[in-house]
Amino acid sequence: MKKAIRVAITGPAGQIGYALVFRIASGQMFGPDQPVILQLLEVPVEKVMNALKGVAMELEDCAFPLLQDMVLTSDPNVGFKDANWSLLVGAKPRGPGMERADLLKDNGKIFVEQGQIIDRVAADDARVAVVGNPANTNCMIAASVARRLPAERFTAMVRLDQNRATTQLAKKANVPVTAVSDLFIFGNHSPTMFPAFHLAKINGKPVTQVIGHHEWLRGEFQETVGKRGAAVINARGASSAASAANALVDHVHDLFTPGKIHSVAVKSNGEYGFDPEVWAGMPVKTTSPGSYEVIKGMAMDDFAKQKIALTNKELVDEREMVKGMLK
Ligand code: NAX
Repeated sequence: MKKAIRVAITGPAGQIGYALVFRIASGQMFGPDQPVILQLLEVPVEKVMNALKGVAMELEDCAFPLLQDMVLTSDPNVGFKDANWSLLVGAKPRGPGMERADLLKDNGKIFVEQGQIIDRVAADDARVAVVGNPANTNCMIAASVARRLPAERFTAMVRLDQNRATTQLAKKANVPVTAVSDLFIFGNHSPTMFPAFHLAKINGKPVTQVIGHHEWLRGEFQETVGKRGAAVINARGASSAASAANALVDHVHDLFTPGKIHSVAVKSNGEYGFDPEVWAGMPVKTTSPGSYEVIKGMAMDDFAKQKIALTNKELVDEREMVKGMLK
């Protein structure tokens, strides 16, 4: 039997956490023959820790063959100890009408502390995936305080946006989602993100040939994908949870699977006009489990360049707002 992977998860008693932990324990993230140990880290609040006990009871009640052990804790030094993967989901979610700037300040502090502790106590091969919003900037903050772990180990999730965009294109073209390929998200996980439709294909043909309605691709499609999170909040009265957990399963699964090409927010080295040192969504190819290379040189037309400039500006502005936290 393979050695178990230690997966630290923050916010496991929250709504994404509840949709996530069962899928990891069932083998959907790391594969059907890969045992896991879940290290569940919550806030030191009695009600929350009780809720976490309930989640752990349900995990036990699933009798998952791959779930080798569980650690329940409110101490990050315990939660991240020897973790191979740290999934940073726990953060304050944005409520209706809340500004991104307020979120940045509140959540940035969490990522300074967690970045430092992961750097100190996690496994040598540690990988970190950030979901808690603003995910790109939180990821940059955590990476910036790390001294042992290189910045490339820290990624943020834009996969939910890729998945959302895929379905919107499939619906418009009246094809199954499996017909859509090469669709990547550039930039921030926010309404400024750019789902690069001009690179995407439907049944191998350029999307712009299959969907003749180019105004839709540049307008309504961009809007729908960019504001999908808000639309879900309006409809459900709560932010995306099951779809976010599903996207994280995809994000880590594809980073763990050599050869996969997918959208991940990673440290920019100036590719596609992004400022160096911001964490921007880009297409990557997984080279070995947990490692990847950014795919460079994809063609960008004027519309794409303009969209990338906008989302880059937002990332740079966010970095400016938290610069006091960066080390
Ligand atoms: P919930 O409020 O339901 O759950 C968050 C959980 O995190 C709570 O149980 C809380 O106690 C815990 N938590 C807070 N601070 C913590 C800390 N320092 N250490 C450990 N646990 C901590 O929120 P949920 O809906 O699960 O969303 C979690 C985060 O995901 C939010 O920041 C949200 O904005 C973000 N999202 C990111 C998405 C993305 O694509 N990157 C999409 C979905 C989601 O909106």
